[in-house]
Amino acid sequence: MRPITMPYVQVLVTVSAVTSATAAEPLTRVPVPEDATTNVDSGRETRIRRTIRMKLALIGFGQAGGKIVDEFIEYDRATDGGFVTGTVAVNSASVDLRGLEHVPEDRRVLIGQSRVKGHGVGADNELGAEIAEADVGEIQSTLDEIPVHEIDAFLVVAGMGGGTGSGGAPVLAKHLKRLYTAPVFGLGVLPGTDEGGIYTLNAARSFRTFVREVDNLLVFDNDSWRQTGESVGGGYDRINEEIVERFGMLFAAGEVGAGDAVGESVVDSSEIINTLSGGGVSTVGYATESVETQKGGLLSRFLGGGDDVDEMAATNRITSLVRKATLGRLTLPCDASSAERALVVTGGPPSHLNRKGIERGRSWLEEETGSMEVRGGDFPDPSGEEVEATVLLSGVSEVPRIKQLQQVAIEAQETTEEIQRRSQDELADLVDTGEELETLF
Ligand SMILES: Nc1nc2c(ncn2[C@@H]2O[C@H](COP(=O)(O)OP(=O)(O)OP(=O)(O)O)[C@@H](O)[C@H]2O)c(=O)[nH]1
Ligand SMILES: [Mg+2]
Repeated sequence: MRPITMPYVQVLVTVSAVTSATAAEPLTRVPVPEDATTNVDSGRETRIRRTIRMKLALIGFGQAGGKIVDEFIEYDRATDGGFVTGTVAVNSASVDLRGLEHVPEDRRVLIGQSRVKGHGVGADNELGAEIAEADVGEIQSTLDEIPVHEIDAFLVVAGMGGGTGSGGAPVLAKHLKRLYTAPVFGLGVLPGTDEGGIYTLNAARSFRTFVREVDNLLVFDNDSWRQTGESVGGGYDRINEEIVERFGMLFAAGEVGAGDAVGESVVDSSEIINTLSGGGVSTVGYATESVETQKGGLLSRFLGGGDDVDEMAATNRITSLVRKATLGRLTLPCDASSAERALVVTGGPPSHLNRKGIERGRSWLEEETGSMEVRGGDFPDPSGEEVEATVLLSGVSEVPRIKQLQQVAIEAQETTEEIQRRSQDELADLVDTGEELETLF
């Protein structure tokens, strides 16, 4: 994983807005600590800075789910992200659980032992769902070991084309929703089109079920991120880094540390949660551009980099990055105008982030999506050398890839049924001796 320095999000509320902002925060389950409230004079207006961290419990189901959660842990550590509050990996294959590097050993749960003896379910997702249902108590016991009362949300991660994660992740999501008040989000990975009919059929059926059971399903499509000539294993390692970088940037966007650079506008974990919580399917876009910074030692960095930045150029850069992020490659390609809600987070050196750029980017997105619910905020990183824009499109409905997946799945289902019928006939033919021979019993 390439080293990334994690910027900080400033949660700034104007003094007059503090009371109403506090009252209107039903979705932030973690009380804001008193000592995190500091008066900061930004030179423009007096603001209150508060610490609101996004805290997630990550549960990886199946091999892809486990590996992605493993990667999230590495990212969170390398970037000081602070959003990973607890992790659990669940699988029916013991070798896959052993292969994980970062999920603690006592947070790895082997399910379905009596049925599949630790060998996995071999892409049978109905069996995956059954063993998850039967062993949900064991998963729960492990969840009881992590500080679930502290978290803002659950994130259940799985590859949807296989058996264990494909079948088990929706079962677990349903269980969590019944038990906890915190929102339950899913991160589902769609298989590549070259993986074949059974994976497509699994993914299409899991998708229907998973969407129904979660508060929002974030989707990543392996197919649009494949590179030709890449080995499958090497390909997944790179893709997993891409996944974690995109979603990680979003989840880390709720943190603020004491003494950090002052941001222009507000974004916090409850806004991410609110953007997701209306339900449906979400996709994430990302764009970045390197900028010249004059690194003039600690003091000048503390004062905001000390760069001589052309305001107009900075504004245009931010607006254009928001466009690129929205119209470029999304984790799940879709028509952005079909989004119901959106969130844009702009990160980078504070001197390159300005309110006007962020506001223009946000209103462009409002126009593009035709949505009234577009949130925006910044994520200043005093040591950063790039300006970045991350766009979350939530509640998207025009998604050609899903339609195609369902179409291929229906065809695969029909072909499978036809083959089964035919092979039963053929077997009957094969053993048929025309009443000449009798079976033993
Ligand atoms: N992005 C990504 N996708 C993966 C990875 N491994 C597998 N996949 C995808 O996820 C799907 C499911 O594969 P697995 O996660 O291995 O399946 P499983 O949940 O362990 O289920 P079984 O092995 O059938 O018991 C595959 O069809 C791939 O599309 C990975 O490391 N990264
Ligand atoms: Mg497996």
